[in-house]
Amino acid sequence: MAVQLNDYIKENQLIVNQAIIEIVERMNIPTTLKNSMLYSIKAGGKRIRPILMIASAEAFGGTRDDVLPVAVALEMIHTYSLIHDDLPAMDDDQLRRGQPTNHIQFDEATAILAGDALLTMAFQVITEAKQLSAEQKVTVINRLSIASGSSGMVAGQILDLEAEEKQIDIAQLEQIHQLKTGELLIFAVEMGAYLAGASQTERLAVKQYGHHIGLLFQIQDDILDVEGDQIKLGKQVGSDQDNEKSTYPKLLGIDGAIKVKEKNVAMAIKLLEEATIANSMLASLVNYISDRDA
Ligand code: GRG
Repeated sequence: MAVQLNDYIKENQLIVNQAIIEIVERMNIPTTLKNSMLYSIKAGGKRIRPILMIASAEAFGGTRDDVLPVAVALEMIHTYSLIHDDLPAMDDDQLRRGQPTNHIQFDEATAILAGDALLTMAFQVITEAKQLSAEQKVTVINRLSIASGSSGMVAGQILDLEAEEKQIDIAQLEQIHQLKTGELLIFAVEMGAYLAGASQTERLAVKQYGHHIGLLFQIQDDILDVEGDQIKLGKQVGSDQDNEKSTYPKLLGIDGAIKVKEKNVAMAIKLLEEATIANSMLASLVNYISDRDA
């Protein structure tokens, strides 16, 4: 199964990358802006959100082509969020995916505009998708604007920024990640199922699956950060006093974080079993996300 999953991931990464690049290339965009957008699109990235959407559609009898424009739109929004997250006014990061961040490679104004352009282009791509009905477009745009906007990802981002200045508990941490990361992952699997014609009950099951995926994704992200810090600084877990930001390993200890992650793995798998789609790629992706090393 491991090799099969790797092939599946690679193939879908390739198709999604080709589709995004082709769309941006063919649009009439001023050169610097286009270069800046393509720079972040081509910088790598796991494409986990589009892959989850494709796997969810396939689990309910749909195909990659049924959802490709929506998967592309979703990755455009994810890319915009990373460009803006790296800006000096937010996380102020110099590197992303091992390369200079967009505002370092270009400049701040260009990076802001590249993010804005990717965000708005996402909705253009959905409206122009030939394989979607008018009703499907409205439903998808409604869900995507909620998941990425001021009640979803943007809400999570401001709560996260505010949390840097105070102590938060595990429930608050979970709420931040649910909004900041979880909502887009839930969107991916729910809309994949919807576009494949899944029933309301099936959509509810994958939404809950998406919730657990969001949590275990974030916990693994925090664990990878700890491991990265240890390698960089030669320090023991929990001894990094420079970074006071609340994370799962900080609040629960590394073993506690792993336990919560494993609980979410089990719950995600159980939901797939109950929905009789445990033999789909969605199951393999649980372990891939939980055990990923980047
Ligand atoms: C700027 C509105 C706005 C939101 C930013 C997504 C986000 C919100 C911030 C990113 C910061 C961060 C490290 C979040 C934790 C989890 C996360 C989303 C990691 C990056 O996603 P991956 O691992 O990235 O899917 P790749 O590089 O594979 O695309």
